[in-house]
Amino acid sequence: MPAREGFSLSTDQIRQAALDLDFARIEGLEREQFSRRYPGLNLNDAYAIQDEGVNLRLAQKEKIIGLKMGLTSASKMKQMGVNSPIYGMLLDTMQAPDQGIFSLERGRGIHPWIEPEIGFFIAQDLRGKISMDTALAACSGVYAALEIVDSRYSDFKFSLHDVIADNCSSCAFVLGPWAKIDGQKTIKKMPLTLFVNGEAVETGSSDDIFGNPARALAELCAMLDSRGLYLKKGSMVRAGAATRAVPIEPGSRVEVFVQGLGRASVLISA
Ligand code: OOG
Ligand code: MG
Repeated sequence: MPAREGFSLSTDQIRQAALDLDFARIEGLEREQFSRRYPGLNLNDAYAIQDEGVNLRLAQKEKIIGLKMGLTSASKMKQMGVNSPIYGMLLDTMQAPDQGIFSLERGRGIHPWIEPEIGFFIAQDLRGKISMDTALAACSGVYAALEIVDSRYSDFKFSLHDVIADNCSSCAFVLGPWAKIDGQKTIKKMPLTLFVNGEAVETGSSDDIFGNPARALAELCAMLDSRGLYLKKGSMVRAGAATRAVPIEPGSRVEVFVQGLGRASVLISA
């Protein structure tokens, strides 16, 4: 089948790629980077593979509960060697309870890393190009969060288009208790720390996330708009990691503390 305009892959190839990545996720296997297999892989192909992969999970009765931004901090861009923000979909099955246990059983981790984040609850639909203040005004709450990222690609290495196709390495997340938003005050310049077994392993600030986590939210709306999409009321949105991600092992207790906002923690089990 010929590729459609704006795509380098046919719909069959997109479906195959999505099936392949989903299989890798479920079986805990690594895959070769798609950009090697399909050198023409472009942004449209990448988001189409992501959409198809999410559809496979919806067919398994998983539900979309929000979106995540990724690669919104200089630390993460440098660590991964990819310099553009990306977005991925959050499914209900990815959420682990705060102060609970996340098990790295089969299908829940190939080479998982953890990173400190900040997220929002969105109380009104948000469309198009909007300001940070408009984005914040639509949020009912903000919280500290942990994300477990787990690339399905070998050695946790990927190009921009590879990682988008892989739903931006989404694996699991933990959300801390939410706080009310008090204008910019609530989220500006808040120091944050990632602890593993009580030891501070990464430190940063909320402003390390795209200058301000609300700016990542506005950028997400613009990115969705460029694909004819928008942010729906009731979504939870994470703005991206403020620091580098660190590998996790069974037995680790991980915690993020965001000064002025709160904490979220999880115990990693085998
Ligand atoms: C890609 C996802 C990036 C973030 O918060 O920056 C991301 C990855 O690093 O594997 O989730
Ligand atoms: Mg993240």
